[in-house]
Amino acid sequence: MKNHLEQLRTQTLETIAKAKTVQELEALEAQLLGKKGELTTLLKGIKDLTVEEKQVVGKMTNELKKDVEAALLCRSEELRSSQYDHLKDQFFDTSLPGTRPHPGRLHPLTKFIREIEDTFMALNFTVAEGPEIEDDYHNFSALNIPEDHPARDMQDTLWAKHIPYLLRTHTSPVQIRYMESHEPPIRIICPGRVFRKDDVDATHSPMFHQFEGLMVDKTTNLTHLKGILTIALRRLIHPDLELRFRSSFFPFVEPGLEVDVTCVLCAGKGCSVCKQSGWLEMLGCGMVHPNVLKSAGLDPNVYQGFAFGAGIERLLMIKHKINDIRLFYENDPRFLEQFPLV
Ligand code: FA5
Repeated sequence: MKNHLEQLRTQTLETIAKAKTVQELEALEAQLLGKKGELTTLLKGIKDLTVEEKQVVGKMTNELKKDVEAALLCRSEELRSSQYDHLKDQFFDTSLPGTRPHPGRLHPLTKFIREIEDTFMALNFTVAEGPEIEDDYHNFSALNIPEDHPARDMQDTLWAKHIPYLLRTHTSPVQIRYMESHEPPIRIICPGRVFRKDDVDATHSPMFHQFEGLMVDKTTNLTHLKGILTIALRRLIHPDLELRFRSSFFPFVEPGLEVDVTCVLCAGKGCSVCKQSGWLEMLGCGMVHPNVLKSAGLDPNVYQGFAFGAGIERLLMIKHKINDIRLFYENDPRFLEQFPLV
């Protein structure tokens, strides 16, 4: 027994000294001192020895345990302190600033659409949606733009090749779809993507976003339109914004109007962007044409309402003094990171 213990000591201490990694050492520790470890079993067996054996072997086994524990600790410290030895010759500048993380964020257009929705929901409007692939009827005919009507040329259309569908040129068809399936009172806004065969330049894109507004009831009138647009645009763009309503023509409204706002770049004093006028054109609007109400199944002798449609990119360009619409689609982090995270 004494010989066995002597042999075990030599062998164990040698193996511990040769361990090359902390993990290897931990495995060794478990093998020797774990629940079913070699040394643990020996220690457990001491109780079965005679009194004389206990005095000699018991003492030797306990000493062996202490020595093994000390050797494990010593080797573990050696290994831990030498694990970064290979970095000793390398220069590490602890004063260098760290790499800044680039967290994901919402696109400024997505965020602005949410702001538009919140603003109008606070005015008791709900949000409606319609399909981006439309038929001729909802995009044109039901909006009082019959075939061969010159007003169709106002919006250059992208048609599907072999089927009678098109990519909607504006969000106005959502007006028709909503009135077809809902009874007044109606108060909706409809943000979404629209498509036109327009050439790309600083203020035009073939794909852009609009939001439509529609309010229909028995007494809805232009004063409501003026009040709601003034409150909403001041909240969305600038609290001091002035609005100017100007006569215009859209086949689906009568009377038709365009809204200009004070140029934010020169505060209305006149600059190259507003062509020295102090005003910027913002959106189209008017009272829903009786023919449009009829197309959607509403009696124009009972109901009346207003509608408006605005370009979302253009509003955001005015709000943040952005001089090129293409910046919204290039996904350049230098542009996107100028907008707040939330
Ligand atoms: C319309 O699309 C009408 N449906 C708006 C309307 C609705 C009038 C309801 C009356 C009642 P217009 O074609 O002017 O109108 O477009 C509306 C806005 O979309 C413009 O004022 C402009 O801000 C924006 N817009 C038009 N074309 C482009 C384009 N290619 N790129 C970016 N924005 C555009």
